[in-house]
Order: sequence, then C-alpha cells, then structure tokens
Amino acid sequence: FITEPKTVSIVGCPFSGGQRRVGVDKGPIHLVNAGLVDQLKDLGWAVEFNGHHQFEDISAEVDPPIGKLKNPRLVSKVTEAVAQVVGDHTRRRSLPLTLGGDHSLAMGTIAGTLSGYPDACVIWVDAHADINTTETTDSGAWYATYTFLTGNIHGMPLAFLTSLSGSNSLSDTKDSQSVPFSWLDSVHLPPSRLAYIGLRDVDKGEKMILLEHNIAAFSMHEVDRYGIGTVVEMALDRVNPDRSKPIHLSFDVDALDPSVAPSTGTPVRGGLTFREGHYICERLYETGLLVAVDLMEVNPSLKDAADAQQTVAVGCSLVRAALGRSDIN
Ligand code: 4U7
Ligand code: MN
Ligand code: MN
Ligand code: MN
Repeated sequence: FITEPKTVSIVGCPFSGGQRRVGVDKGPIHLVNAGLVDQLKDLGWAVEFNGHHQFEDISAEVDPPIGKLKNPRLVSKVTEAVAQVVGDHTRRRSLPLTLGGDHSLAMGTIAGTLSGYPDACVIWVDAHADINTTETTDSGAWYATYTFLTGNIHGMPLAFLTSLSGSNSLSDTKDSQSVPFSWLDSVHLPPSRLAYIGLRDVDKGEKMILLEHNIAAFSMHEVDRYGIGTVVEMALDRVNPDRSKPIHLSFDVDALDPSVAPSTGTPVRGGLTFREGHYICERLYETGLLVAVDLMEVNPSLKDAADAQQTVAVGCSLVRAALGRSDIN
C-alpha cells in the first residue's frame, strides 16, 4: 500500500484535552527531540516533518460539558483537523505516524485512515478498551463515583468510530450545525475490523459492548496463555483473515507494563513486556500491510526525569519496530 520511496509523515499532536492530566501534550515534542526523525531515516524512510500541529484553543468557559463529556467542542475540533491531515497523507500513500497526545486523537487518525483505505482494520494495543459511550463513560473504575473524573474522551474514541456514539447523543446543544462530533457521524469502523491486544482494565459497560458486538479482544490473560506470537496471529485472523487489508496500529504506551513505560496518565500493572510490545510492532511491519501508526499517551511530566526519558526512549523504539526491524536485517 505504501509506495516507494517509502515516506512517513510525522503528525505531532501536542494535545491533552481528552483527559485531565497536564503534560501529555509534551509527548510528541519529547519523542521528536529524542531523535526520531533521524532514526526513521536510518531505517530507509523518507521522513516528512514540518513541526508539531498548532491546534486552535477553545477555552473551558465556552466549552462546558455536554452530558458527561468534558471539552467536547475542543476534542471534536482537534480530531477533525487531525482526520484531515492524516487523510491527506494516506491518500498520497505516505504513512502517517501520529504522536500523541492523548488517545482521543485516534478519532482523527482512524477516520483519516478510513478515508484513504475504507477497508482498513485496526489493531488497538492498550491496557484499556477506549470504547466507553456517552452513556457508559462513568461505568469505570472505583473512581467513577467521582463525576469530575469521568467523561474523559480519551476513554471513548472507539465508541464514536464504531458509531456506538454519535452527535445525536449530544443533541442538547442548541445549534445543530455545531454539535460536536457531527463530522464523525459519516465515519464507520465495523466492530468486526477492530482487535485489541493487552487489555487489563476494561470498564463494566465496555465489557458488555465487547461481548455484544463480538469484538476481538486479547487481554493479558491470552498473552500469558498463548504467548504474544500466537496472540498477534489470532488477532489478525479475526480482523484480517486473508492478510490482505490495510492495517492501522494504534499503540497506547500504557499497554506496556509500568516498569517499562512508567510515564503515562493511566498506568495499570501487569502489562506487556518490552519484547511483547516490540514483537507486535515488528510482526505488523512484517505483514507489509501497515498503513498508519499512532503512538499515544506518552506523558513526560508525570514522573521523574529518568522515568520520563525511559518512556520516551521506549516510545521511539516501538515506532522503529513498527517501521522496520533493525535487529538482524
Ligand atoms: B487511555 C477509563 F474509567 N476507562 O473511560 C475511562 F478507567 O487512552 C480509562 O486508554 C480510559 O489511556 C483510559 O476514563 C484512556 C477509566
Ligand atoms: Mn490506555
Ligand atoms: Mn460514526
Ligand atoms: Mn488508550
């Protein structure tokens, strides 16, 4: 799918409006400053990068919650812009590499990928399922009783992408022209083309959705049981049985164990090892079907400098693995 000379377009997204912790917007800057552009050139890619995206800011006063959703207008605007940019790259058959930023950005990246490759499938590597709907967003962890901690859109992108949620569920806004996420209503990722790897913190409402829509979900239990090699093939067998469809990889760094990637907003113990995370990337690269990659939720401000630096280094390493093995060939 990606034409020669292989070109990767870095989409730096310093955005944190889909969640409530400061600093995740610094992720892309740190990843690029760590030398990612040269690292990808060394793998033989032509690299396009002309600075990080500047997003229009919508201040909180003019963006009050709609229903349970926090910053709905801002997240909608930003992800719509990301969809445009990623869509342009995919239609030119360049590979968009989106650096987050929080995972709400995937509404934009996956919508963009689908505009260039309507039959693309998604491999979502994450501790979380990120498929809460406008209704289930408070079905989460123990802290769900604290409403000020729920309604974070980074836990919801897949609900909008699979059309489980849409702008119609936000229709208490007056002006129908500006209902957030109406731009996404025409976008649809069939649940049969979504597979998860690495899950271990799935909310009650999300579990019902995964079951009801028969979504391919490989948790850490399956990784332990079958090994990562088998799990990746099982995931591909579900969403891409002929190994013919383009693949979008959305990698949330919190899929990795916190001992490997500590600097992230919602760490969960019991995650993927360094090698398991890399294996997923290497194997997807090897299929020759990878058309878009996201690396999300690197937050260099949460931990001490050494932990932040480790997380950034691991992030760069995952991206290198997804864009070409560099171990023996
Ligand atoms: B991430 C959560 F309730 N499910 O919806 C939610 F547990 O992009 C967490 O995967 C979402 O880091 C985590 O807020 C979003 C919660
Ligand atoms: Mn996560
Ligand atoms: Mn839709
Ligand atoms: Mn996520």
